[in-house]
Amino acid sequence: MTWTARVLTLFPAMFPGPLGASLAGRALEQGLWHLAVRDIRDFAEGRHRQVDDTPFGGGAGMVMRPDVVDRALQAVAVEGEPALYLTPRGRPLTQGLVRELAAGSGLSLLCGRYEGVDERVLEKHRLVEVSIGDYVLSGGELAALVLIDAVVRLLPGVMGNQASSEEESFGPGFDGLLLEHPHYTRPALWEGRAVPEVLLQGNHAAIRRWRQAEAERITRERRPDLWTGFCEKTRSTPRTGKSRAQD
Ligand code: 6GU
Repeated sequence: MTWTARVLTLFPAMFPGPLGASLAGRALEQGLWHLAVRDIRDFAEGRHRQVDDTPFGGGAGMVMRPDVVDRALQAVAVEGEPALYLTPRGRPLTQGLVRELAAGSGLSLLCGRYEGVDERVLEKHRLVEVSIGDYVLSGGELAALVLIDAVVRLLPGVMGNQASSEEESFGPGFDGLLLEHPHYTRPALWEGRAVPEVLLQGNHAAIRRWRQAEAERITRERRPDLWTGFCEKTRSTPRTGKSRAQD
């Protein structure tokens, strides 16, 4: 059984888009995952095939009709698989949720446009609302592409180097809470800038320690929220990077 992303959208031309290239695109060609895109307008009725209407109570913009979205979901969603509605008011997409979704057999994604979707159809289908960050996109399509990309790279056989998905930031490796340490390749000296000596000396225990320390430093400096979580999980006292006297 192939992991399948079922997408409901008013803009089917946006798919596979970037998912047709690179890692995800190669995996799609190899049949390691499947993409089923349906145009929500196919489920509209009447001479004008209207999918949206003005909001009750007034206000700007248009709202997607519950009857149209309901027919689309009934035709596409699979019993027992998650159905997600992409919206900035949803629960934040995290690597933990991505891992859960990759462990299943597939999912359905409803991409909203306009001001949103009639609340009643979200309730009826118990759609899980998911956001990819605290900013507003003009529709759920780009968020759907982001979510599918994050899931597909975790599917068996998709990543050539399995280790690289486990070592990176947010991966399950050490504890999933640290950002990545810096990376270097040849030349060892470039425009007067040298690669850190420890990486050239072949002492693998020392290299591991250096990378861990760098990952901790970068996380502490850039993402105090993740750093606090890391310290709680490892039950160590938060290190500020300054001496005690400056704390
Ligand atoms: Cl999932 N959809 C839209 N339209 N905007 C967003 C988003 C989703 N996540 C962040 N901004």
